This record gives sequence, structure tokens and C-alpha cells, in this order.
Amino acid sequence: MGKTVYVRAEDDVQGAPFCTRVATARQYGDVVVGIVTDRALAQVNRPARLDFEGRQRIVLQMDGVARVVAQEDFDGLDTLRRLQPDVYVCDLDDGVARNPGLFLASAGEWQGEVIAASQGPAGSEVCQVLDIGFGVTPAFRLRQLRRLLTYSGLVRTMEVHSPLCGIIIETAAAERDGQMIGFDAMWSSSLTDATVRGKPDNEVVDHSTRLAGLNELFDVTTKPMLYDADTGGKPEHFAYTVRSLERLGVSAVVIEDKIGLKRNSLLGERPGQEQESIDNFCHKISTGKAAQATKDFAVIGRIESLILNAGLEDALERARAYANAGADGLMIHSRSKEPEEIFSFCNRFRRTDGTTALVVAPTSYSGVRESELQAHGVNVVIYANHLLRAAYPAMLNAAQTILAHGRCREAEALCMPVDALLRLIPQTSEP
Ligand code: SPV
Ligand code: MG
Repeated sequence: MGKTVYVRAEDDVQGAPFCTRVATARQYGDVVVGIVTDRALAQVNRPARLDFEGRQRIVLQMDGVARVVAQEDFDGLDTLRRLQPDVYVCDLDDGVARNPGLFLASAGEWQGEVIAASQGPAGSEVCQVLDIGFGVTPAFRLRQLRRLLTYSGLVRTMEVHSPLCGIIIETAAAERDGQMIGFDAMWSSSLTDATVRGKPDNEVVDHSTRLAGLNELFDVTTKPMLYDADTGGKPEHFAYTVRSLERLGVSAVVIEDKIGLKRNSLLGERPGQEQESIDNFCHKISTGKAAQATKDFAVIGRIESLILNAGLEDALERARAYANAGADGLMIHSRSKEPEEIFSFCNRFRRTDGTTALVVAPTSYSGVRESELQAHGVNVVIYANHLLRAAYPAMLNAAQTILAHGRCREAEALCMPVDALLRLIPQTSEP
């Protein structure tokens, strides 16, 4: 019989550090994951964003995990005493205070070995996490946004325009103020979806085409998605879009109150860029709400009043009307370089409505911090185009460098090593 290797999990089963612990643990034997129960998390004031069953589903799909035990005690001391595993895998920086293994070993209550999860080569988090290979059902993914809105302070959302972007969003992690932070959700942007196809952001790329891309993206990701459906088209068509999105497992659709040939909002006021009437847009929202099959799907109305210079009062009037028409959330957009008009909108709106979700995309007012947005009552922040904007200049630079030198050696420094590329996706480099 192999060794029993114990790993503890809180609400972090989709995060890089947990996946690293599991990847390390499976090198030593049969991995048993103690998942802290919803109740135990609630007792220490850390309500789970994913419920126990959801976390268990994900963990059980990870390579090398033999079984899961419900861990009723938050710190894991009782679980370790009961399990008496051969090995306990902790985080690299877990000191005695946070390490039940070291604590019990020093008290003579457990004779196993404590092993710190390996750090891996720099930047290899992606490989380690991808190695795990798990999936989720559409219904499970769809529900996650509501859970995040309930439990999370701010839903941190990143633009995605390819499955590889999805993998980055799934696995990217960084330390901020002593905590590991990742993205919570994905934004399917009309701008980047059109741009990668070399087409303009004016609804020329139809939803069927974009949804086919989402299907592939969903093969390799688990996080919830907000879908930018532009104007939503005619209400009768929007109803079908809602159904298609729901069936795929998208959590929310965002439609903007424009008519005519839609242009990107960051261009500002342009001929043919008019705002829809409040009545018509409310009708579109309620048509979408009536079409949805689950209670969890969200329709978010996007207000373009600040973009089109219609002013704050118009934005607020629309916000109230759209919420009354059934919108689950409101996206308020701005092309100002400063966040003040967004703050004013949020402050005024929150005086009378504490529940409708507020969504922002701080592309132009990029200096604003998440903590400031949260303090003004924002629930979802969308980084709407940053992966594509980062990728394009990097690719162009590599292409020009090769042209300029007549060979590719100079471009090597601009590129990830080939063996890292081969290790990026599990099974590419395995027999
Ligand atoms: C998008 O990402 O397509 C958006 C946000 O709609 S913006 O480009 O700012 O209009
Ligand atoms: Mg768009």
C-alpha cells in the first residue's frame, strides 16, 4: 500500500498554491484532501465562495487525489489526529502557527513527515496547475457568478479572447498585501473578440461565431463568464441569445443601450452612435429576463449616458428604470481619464439601491484601485481588453525582429523557451 499524503483545502481549490500542494503531494503517495466544510469556514468568518460539494467535485477530478474527507475543524488538527497520514504537504511558508503537522509532531501526537510544496521554476505556476486537468458542468459554472456576488467583495474579471487566455485567467496568481490573488471571472469582450478576427467592433462578428469560440474556451476553464452581447440586437433575437448563453453555462449577459451601427464606447460620441430610448431598452431587458431558464442567469444593462455626454442625471434615470425592468446588474461606462464621474454615479445610485450589482470597466480611468471601486459600491470590475493589448505589441515585436535580422536568434529573448511551450499544456510533452 502506498503512503497516505494529506493536503488541506479551504476555499482555494482553484488557486495555484493549492494545485501546487496537490502536485507535490502526489509524488509521495495517495493524496487525501481534507476540505474544510462550509460550516467550519463560516465559523471563522470565511464563507466559502464555492460550496463543499462544488469544491469536492473539483478536487476529485485532480490527478492523484485518492479521496476527499470533510474537515469539520478549520485548522486541521483533529483531521490529522484522526487520519494519521504518512505525509502532510503544507505551503512553503507555513510556519508552526499555521501548520497542524508541525504542531502535532512537536506534541508527539503524530509521527508523519511534513513536506513543503515545491515552488517549481519561476513562472511555472501555469504548468503545475494545468497538470491537474479538471472540468465543470455548464450549470455549475453558471451558478458561480451569483455565489461570487454574494460572498466576494469584488468580482475581479479579465478579458478573454482565446482558450489560452482562459488558461491564464484560470491560473494566474500574484501576491498582494500578503494574500494570493487571482481572477474570479472572465469577460468575453466584443472588442477583443472582433479584433482577433481582424474585424471591427460593430456587431459584425455574430453571436453564433463567438459562442463557438466560448465552447472551446469552456473545455479548458472553470471560471464564470460575463458575455458582452453589444446591443443585444432585436428583443426577439436577444431572447434566443440568452437561451444559448445559458445552455453553454455563461453566467451573465451585458447589453448596452445603443442603437444604429454600434461603435466601441471608448471612441466617444460619433455619428450614428445614438442611445436607445429608456422604454425600448427596458423592454429588451425584460424580454431577456423572461427568456432565461434558470434563476441564476443575470441580465446586466449597460448605460452609455456618460460615454455619449448625456450626463449623470440621465445615467441615474436609466439605472433606476433598467433595475425596475428586471436587470440584475448595471454596467456604468465612462471614457474619462479620472474615476470621479463613476464614483458620483455609484454614490448616488447606492443611496436608493443597495442590491443591484454595479459593474465597471476602468480602461480609461486606469489609475483607480479595486479598493476604491469597492468602497463606492462596485461589485464587478472588468479589465476589458488587457490580455489582447499586451499580446499584440509582443507579437509584432517578435515578427519585426526576425524581419530585421534575417534570422530568428534575436527573437529568442522575446519568446518563451520552446520547452516551456511544450510543457504548457498537459500531455503535449508526454508519450
Ligand atoms: C468590450 O470590451 O468590448 C467593451 C468594453 O464593450 S469597451 O471596449 O470599453 O466598450
Ligand atoms: Mg463591447
